[in-house]
Order: sequence, then structure tokens, then C-alpha cells
Amino acid sequence: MKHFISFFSIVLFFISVFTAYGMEDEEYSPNLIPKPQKTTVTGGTFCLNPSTIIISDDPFNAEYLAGILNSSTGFGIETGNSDDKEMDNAIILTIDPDSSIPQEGYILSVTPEKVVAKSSTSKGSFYAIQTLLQLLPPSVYGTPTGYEQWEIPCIEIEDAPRFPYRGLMMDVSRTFFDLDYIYKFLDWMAYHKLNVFQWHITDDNGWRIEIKKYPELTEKGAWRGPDEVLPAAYGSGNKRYGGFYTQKEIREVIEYAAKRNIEIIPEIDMPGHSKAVISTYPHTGCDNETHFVSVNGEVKNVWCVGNEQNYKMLDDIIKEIASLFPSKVIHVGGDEVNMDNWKACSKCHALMEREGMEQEAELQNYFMRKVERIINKYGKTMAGWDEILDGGELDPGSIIYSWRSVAKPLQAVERGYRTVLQLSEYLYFDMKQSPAERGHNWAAIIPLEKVYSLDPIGTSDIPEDKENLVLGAQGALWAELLNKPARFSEYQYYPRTCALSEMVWTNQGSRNFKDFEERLEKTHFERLFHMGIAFRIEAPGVTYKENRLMVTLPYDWAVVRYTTDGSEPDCNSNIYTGDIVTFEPEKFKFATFYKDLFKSITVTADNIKPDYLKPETVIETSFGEQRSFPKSNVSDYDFDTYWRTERTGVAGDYVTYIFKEPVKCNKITVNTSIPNIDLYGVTDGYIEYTYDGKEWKKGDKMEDNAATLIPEKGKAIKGVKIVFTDSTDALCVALQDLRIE
Ligand code: TNX
Repeated sequence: MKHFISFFSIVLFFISVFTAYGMEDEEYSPNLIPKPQKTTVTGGTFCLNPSTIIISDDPFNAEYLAGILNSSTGFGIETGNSDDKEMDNAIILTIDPDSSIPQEGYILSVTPEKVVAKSSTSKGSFYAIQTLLQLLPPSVYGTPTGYEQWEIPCIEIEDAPRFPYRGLMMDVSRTFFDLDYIYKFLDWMAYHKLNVFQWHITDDNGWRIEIKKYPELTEKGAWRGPDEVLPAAYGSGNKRYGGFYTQKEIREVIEYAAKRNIEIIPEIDMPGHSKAVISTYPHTGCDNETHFVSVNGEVKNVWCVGNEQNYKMLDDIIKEIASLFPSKVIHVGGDEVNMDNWKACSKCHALMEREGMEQEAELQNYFMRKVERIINKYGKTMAGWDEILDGGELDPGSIIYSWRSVAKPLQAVERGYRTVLQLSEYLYFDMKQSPAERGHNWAAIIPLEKVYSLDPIGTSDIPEDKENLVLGAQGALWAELLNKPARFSEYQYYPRTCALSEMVWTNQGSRNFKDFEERLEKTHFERLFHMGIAFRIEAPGVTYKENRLMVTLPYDWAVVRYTTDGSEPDCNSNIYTGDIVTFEPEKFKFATFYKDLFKSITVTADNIKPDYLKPETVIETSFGEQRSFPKSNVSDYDFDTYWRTERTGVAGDYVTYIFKEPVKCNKITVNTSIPNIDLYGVTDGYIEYTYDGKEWKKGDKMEDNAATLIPEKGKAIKGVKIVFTDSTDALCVALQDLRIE
């Protein structure tokens, strides 16, 4: 009996402890992202009301906070005199430069009487504000319902970032983004305590920054399409496409960012990725006659290293960049040069002889060092992709952006350079988030968890005495595949950027993916929604078993809608509420919805594959043969392989699929472009088809690189033809097998 009682009381004790803490946690867990270094929930709340006052040592911070609070609460909260630091019903943001709080750190204390945030700089104060915003209902960022309780839970937080460099990179060359988007993007970064924006502002497919001394760089080099110096690319089609930012516009963006503690580092990519310059000023390129293709499929995109005149022009450009951007750092790319251009160029050749160089990589080093000297002359530091270390040493102050492999950061710090991690297999947000989604996959498929799993120090085994050379990390969104669907850029950045923000902010020991995911799903998605971000949500899991379609919801709150006729689910489609009994599972399509505004990709049951017909097929075409991606790939019915033509497509080109025996079928889908990646497709054209092999009828236009054919009932098809009506937007065309159902 005694034993029983003591056992019973121990159980009771644990139950009470768990309910006390568990309940508190349930009720008050603020689900902050990035997670602060130290948080104690103390109980009770501070109620925001119209007479709450904001007192701040930094006037911008006070206005910033009041602006956000007032647009959501409508309270008309005022900012007060900074001498009044003892007041109640106040948010008091003090800055004491002599305090021991780290630069970007803060100590936040919320009691029922007031909110006090202490820091040693205005940056720390700004981050206290960001945390404070996350302690309020998510609609503080957007449009409230009117039923919110504007309360802040009482809490003590001590916080400071793990890394000084917490960045995002945006490529505005392949796809142009307007200023409106840039401003919103900076706001979103600030909400996530990110502090560096690398603006990849030039590349092969568009020069997007006004340079006063060379106006043609934007008059010509910012545009592509018919009659432009640059050909169409990446879905921009047969029309004029492009844009650029004036120096005045850029100055305003820089100022806006700086107030939000974001430094903007410009990237002018060179000596490769420079088709926009070289197409505008052809004398800047090499004089090779053979056109060597870069890994991105571009030709004539490399600055000539042996042309001394080029350094004068580069000096002029860098001079303007240096005076425009207050950042200490100028990024000059240096990636993916096809050095065959230099090998075959008389001037580069002469330079190699003169300098006694043996390899072309030394030319790259020669170029980088010259550019480095120009940058240093204007009081700045050079940064570049990790290739810039391949041909020799640089100024020890230069910064290496590691992207090619996890070995690169270690190599950089071992040679004494500072590095920023932008590792392609973790941080390239242009990679797919799952196999069926849009995106590249050459580096990896990068779901949220993969981003989160990177430890900028641990993953590359950086030795302790070199840790301080790792400045931090950044996520990158290369823009080849951002032409569609609408707002795909936001889908690619978020929520992966949330994972990045915690990776660079929160100490490794406090990070845990499951815990992060829970905070994201319980609260942070809703914040993203109110911030106005069209973020990605996960598709439902669907399986077909014993005549039933069974759906696994990706989130507790998920709404899954479906159609029964093979059409795309929309916000009026049926809501899934339980197993669906059917004998035709292939007709059902499912998607997860968020507030009926955003949806996931559409899926069918993962264990049923359409049974495509595989009739013997002969190809006739105006294109020649290409060895590495042969024509035979489009009649082998292996849907992963494809044919890459030896040249670009032009009006009048054709590809005909002739069936040995006419085929009776319900539907034929003609897909072009690299399977699942959607590059190099037939942009302008239509299909024709024949029943007898003689008379050809006109079918659908190519749309989104594809067309479908529904034959007349009971009639067998003898052949299908793709007819090109205009030039395509890449150096080659990618073609696939027909999908015959
Ligand atoms: C590599 S990463 C590139 C970019 C492409 C990207 C596509 C780097 C320094 N260069 O030019 O856009 O791959 O994923």
C-alpha cells in the first residue's frame, strides 16, 4: 500500500509538472523564426492599446514600428520623447553603445506594464522590433480581421545572431524583377533578420544597371528579343523583354535597405556570363572564330583578357559602382568561364606568351587580380565565386563565395580567405523542392529540411581556429525558370528562406528541424501569408489501395481539394474528407490549398502510373543528329531521356513522328523541353496530324512547350508533326517521346 501511494504521488507530481509547463507552452509558445538564443515565457500579457507609446533612441526604428502597428491595429500609437524611459504602457527601445550586448543583439523584456528592449546599436534594436512583431498575432503584418487581441505574451529574450552575414541572392538578369518586388523582398528579409542582399545585376541575358559612361549597356544590353542585341531566352519569347534600374532608383533602394539593416552587395559578373556586355560592345570579347558554348548554353560571353583597353572600361564601370553602393564589397562573379575562348583568341594567346603562362586558368587569375586592383583602388574589397581561386592567389582581403561543393569553404579558409557559403546542394533555391516540381535538379533536389540541415561550420569541417573566416551563408535564386507560373520566385524563396534564417541566426545546439517545422506550420505560415508572400505548400500524399484513394494531409490545417475528371483542382473543387471509393483512380487530381489562395502542385495517386502506348515510331526532321542527346531518345519511350538538337529552332523547322502501324488512342500529348525542367522547348509552333499518312490536319498551338491531340472516335493516327513558326529561345531545342494514352 505504501509503495502504491508513493508511486501514485510520483505520478501525480509528474502530471502536475507536465500540465503546468506543457499548458504554458501550448498557450504561450511564440513560435518565433528564427529562434532566439534564449527565451523564457514568464506568464501574463502586455496589452497594446491606443495610448501605448513608443520611445526609442533611434527615430527611424520608432517610426518603423509605429507604422506597422498602426496599419494593422488602427490604434494610432504615437512615438514619444526619448527621455521618458520609466513610463508604463510603453514600448521602450534603448541603445547603449557601452553595453556588452553584441552588435546585432538585444535583450527584450515584456511585462504586463511595459516592453523594454535594450541593445548596443540601432541594428540590435531593429531586431528586437522584429521579434516583438512575431509575438503579436500574425495579422500584424497584414490585414487583420478586427477580432484580434493585440496582446504580447510576457517574456524575457536574450538574443544575438550566430553569423554576421545572413544573405539572399537575387538574379534579375535572366528574369527581370521590378522595384515594387525588390522593396517587398527587402521587407521580408528584414522580418527574417537577414542582413545582406546580393544583387546579381548583370549576366548573359541582360545588363540591368545604368552606367552613365556607357549608356548602351542598358539601352541595348538590357533587352532581348527580335532585333535586339540579345536573343530571347528563358521563356521571354519573340517579343522585346527586359528592363533595368537607374542609378537614382538604386540609390533609393540602398537607402531603404540600409534602414532595415540590409547591406546591398552588387554583383557584376565577369569575365564569363558577360554576353550582355559583349553583344553591346563586341570589341570587349575575344577574337576567336569558333563559338564555344558555356555551361549555360551561351556563346560569345567572355571578356577578352588580353585586350588592355578592356581594363579601362572595367575601371570606369567599377568606379560608378563603387560610388553608388556604400557596401565595402563588390562582387565580380568569376564563375563558369569557358576558357576555350581564350585558347583560341590571338590577344589572350599573346598575353600568355608575354607573361610565360602555361594554362588558361592563369589568365583568369591575371584578370581577377587586375580587377581586384581596380576595386581596391576605389576603397573596396573584391568578392567572387570560388573559381576565382583556381588560377592562383588573390589579395588576402578578398572574399570567396563557395558554391561548387562542401569542400570549397574549407579550401578557402585554409588558404586564409574569408568565405560566404552559398552551397549549390543546400542553398540554390532554383533547385526543385521535390521531384515533380518546377526547378533545376543538377545540384540536388532541395526540400526545406535539406536547407535546414546545413551547418555552415560543421558541414564543411571548418577547424575551430578558422571559424571566424566563415562569415555566414546565403540562399540564391538563379532566375532561368522564373518566367512562370505567377509569383514562382516567392514559391522558391519561401519557406526555404525561413530555414536559412534560422540556420544563420540560431546557434547550432538550439536548432532542431522538427521543432522548426512545428513553429512554421503552427504560426509562421500565417505570418508569411500576412506579409503577402505566395509561399510554397506541400502537396498531399495520395495512394490507391483496394479500390480506395487515401489521402495524407501534409499539415494539420491542410485543406485538400480534388477533381474527378482529370481537370486542375481549384478553390471550388470538392474538399477531401475521407477515403474515396473508385475504379478510375487516374481521373482524380488533388492539391493542398492555403486559404483557397495558394495551392500546392497537383498530384494523382503516387502508386498508379498512366499506361502509355509504345508504338514503333520513325522520326523525320529538318534537324541534324547530335551525339550526346540523340534523336533516338524520342522514340524509345523512356520518358527521362530526350533529344537535344544541334542548333536553335527557326520558323519552318519540323519534327515528325510516324507510327509504323496506325495507333488507336484517346489522347496524345506532345511535350517539348527538357523533361520536368522546362527549358529549350518549342515556344512558337503548332502540331499537325494525319490518319492516312498523306493528308495533314492542323491541330493545337504549342502552349507552355506542349500540345495535345484528341483523335476522332475510333480513328487510328498515323503520324504527328511539330511545326515551328518562329525561332526558339535557346541554342538548341529539346524534344521528348509522345505520351500516347
Ligand atoms: C550556376 S552558381 C551558375 C548560374 C546559374 C546556376 C543555375 C554560379 C556561380 N553560376 O549562372 O544560373 O548555376 O542553377
